[in-house]
Amino acid sequence: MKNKIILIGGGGHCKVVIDAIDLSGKFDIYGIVDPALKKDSKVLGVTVIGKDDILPDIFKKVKYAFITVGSIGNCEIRKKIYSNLNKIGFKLPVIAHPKSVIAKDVIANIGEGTFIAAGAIVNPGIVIGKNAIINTKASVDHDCTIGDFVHIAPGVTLSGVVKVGNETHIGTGANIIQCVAIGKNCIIGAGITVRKDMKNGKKNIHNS
Ligand code: JB3
Repeated sequence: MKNKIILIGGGGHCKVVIDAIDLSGKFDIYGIVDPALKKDSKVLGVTVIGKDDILPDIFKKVKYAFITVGSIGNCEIRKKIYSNLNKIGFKLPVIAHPKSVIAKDVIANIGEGTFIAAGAIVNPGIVIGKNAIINTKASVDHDCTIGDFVHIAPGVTLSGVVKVGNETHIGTGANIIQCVAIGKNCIIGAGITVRKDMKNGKKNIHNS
């Protein structure tokens, strides 16, 4: 029998995660909690069963949870949910779409609650933190380090040995060249090419 899993947040990112879980066949999805959605409504056939206040009760029968709130430029909600789930005692698995490519040596080096979407390529020597999102068709090359709560948006390319600090967001289709170190809490806009290191908290949203 498969383990049950509860999903936290029922928006766009949730749909992508539901599909990956269904196709991987690894968990039975127990339901979704979302404060803004109507109880008993459905997201891709999965029922919204209430708000986050029911999670301690759910934990009596479901031991796995996954944060299906994505993020645009701000990880505070995901961090708050992560801390709540940990406090209750939920286990957060790594969810990878079966059509992602993950190097064999990396599998043990991916933090809890991280999502790897369809078409993403994760090459050898990489370390990924907790609750990171490596989104659709992102390509992460050898020996990169990706921090906690990082969002690598669809179509991003990280060349080899790139470092990405905790809570940094890299926008759709951005390119980061070899050996660049990006600090914590940085924002890189869609389509930007980053050739130089970025310090903590910096934004790079215009190609110049
Ligand atoms: O770019 C891509 C491919 N994906 C984006 C993803 C990474 O981030 C996507 O396009 C969106 O921009 C964003 O997806 P997300 O987070 O699913 O956004 P949205 O569709 O706005 O749905 C967020 C859901 O989370 C809403 O239904 C909120 O009510 C819910 N939510 C917010 N805070 C929460 C909480 N749910 C729970 N259970 N607890 C919360 O604290």
